[in-house]
Amino acid sequence: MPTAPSIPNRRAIPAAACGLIIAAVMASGSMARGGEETLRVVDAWVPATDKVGTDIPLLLTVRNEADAADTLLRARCPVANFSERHTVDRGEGAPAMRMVPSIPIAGGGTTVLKPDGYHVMLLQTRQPLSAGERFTCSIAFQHAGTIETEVNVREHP
Ligand SMILES: [Cu+2]
Repeated sequence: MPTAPSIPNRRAIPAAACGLIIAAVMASGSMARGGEETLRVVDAWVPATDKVGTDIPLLLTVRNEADAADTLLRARCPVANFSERHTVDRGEGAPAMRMVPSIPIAGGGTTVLKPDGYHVMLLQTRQPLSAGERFTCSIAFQHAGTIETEVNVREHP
């Protein structure tokens, strides 16, 4: 009859396996190349408004240096109760905004969110927003994770 493995041996196996799993996870985490983020959010802004409880677009630029495409899943900002992802339909009549589940982010390139294309909509603003003010939003991406970005309030373009 084979003897049962000693406790130290039984412990050694999971420990080694655990080390392998951690190494594999780190190797597959290709978002960081040489310690630098491959996806960045830059130039984020909203139009100024003196109203409260209104809806305003959140515009930003995503620089994705990763080869793989990503997806903007949601945005959270302290100045609004909710947010949605929108696109703009152009058919007969005036262009109309429509909610979409997520916003596609191209791989190896720059994606600019615009009021007349894909954008984030902040719903039910909680305070007036004057040009020159700043706040921080967290933007969640499917692969790059959640990124905090500074948002500037600007006069309407
Ligand atoms: Cu919108």
